[in-house]
Amino acid sequence: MSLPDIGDLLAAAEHIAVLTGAGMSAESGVPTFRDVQDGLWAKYDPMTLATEEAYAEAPDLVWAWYLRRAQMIRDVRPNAGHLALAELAEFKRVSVITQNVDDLHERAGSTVLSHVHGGLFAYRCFDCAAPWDEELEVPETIPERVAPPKCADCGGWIRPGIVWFGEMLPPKAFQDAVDASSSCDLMLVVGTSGIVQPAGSLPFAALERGKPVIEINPEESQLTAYVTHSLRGTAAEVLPQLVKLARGEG
Ligand code: BV8
Ligand code: ZN
Repeated sequence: MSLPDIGDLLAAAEHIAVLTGAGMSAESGVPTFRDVQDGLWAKYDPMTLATEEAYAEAPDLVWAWYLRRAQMIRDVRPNAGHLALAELAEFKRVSVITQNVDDLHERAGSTVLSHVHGGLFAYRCFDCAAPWDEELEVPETIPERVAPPKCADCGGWIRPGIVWFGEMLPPKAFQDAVDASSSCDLMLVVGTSGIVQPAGSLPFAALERGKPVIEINPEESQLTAYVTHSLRGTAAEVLPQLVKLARGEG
């Protein structure tokens, strides 16, 4: 399928759902989840750190790792891919479903329908779930271990509002994602390996209705074999081209 053909599909679509993964933020300088490990935490597997067990066992190590992640996100900017999706929403109905815990879609001007894996911008008590919205103190150099703040109500450790492996996705966020995937005319899948479930199955809610699902990824993913078309390219390169075509330009 050629790019102009995809442009025609986009131009004809009324409601476009967009599922984004870590690759969406790669060109902003946020490492993808698979290679997020740097510096002091390089020796840890993110899959084991991003769990309730790890936090219960070593809250200071996991808290420091999320401080580092929050610092990485604070110091970068949305890329041309984020901006293109915000522009698309100026003339199309767009439902952004992101697996990313950063706020780069929002900072590019998109309204995000669903953060299916939560976000690094909301914190709560690990024990009583009371929301914690104090100013997050991110020291310039983050030691390997930093004791998390304590809950004012019960003295429990504060945790990031992120969905850890083994945890349920926020029911409303996931339902919204399923609804959009089940009612869109077309789905774009950008920068996800499709490995993590249940988010990785959302494209099938469009495919099984015979709606086109277009993947944008420089590499093959677990979804490539199933999508209508897989564009070998990056978010920041391809999305601006698609938006031009959706406008009937270029
Ligand atoms: C659940 C927050 C159960 C954390 C994340 C065994 C034990 C427990 C659970 C499981 C298990 N086996 C399977 C499971 C289910 C598990 C799962 O899917 N595991 C996988 C590894 C098999 N899922 C869960 O645990 C989920 N919960 O199942 O609960 C349950 C059910 C009922 C009741 C109670 C409980 C929770 C999953 C959420 C985990 N949290 N994030 C944090 O960030 O610290 S997921 C985390 O990984 C990221 O958020 C991200 O979403 C995900 C990584 O996926 P991607 O986004 O795709 O990133 P990745 O690096 O993989 O790929 C990047 C892609 O981008 C690549 O394809 C690359 O080619 C491409 N790319 C690179 N550059 C670019 C690009 N594309 C475009 N442009 C570029 N420039
Ligand atoms: Zn508490």
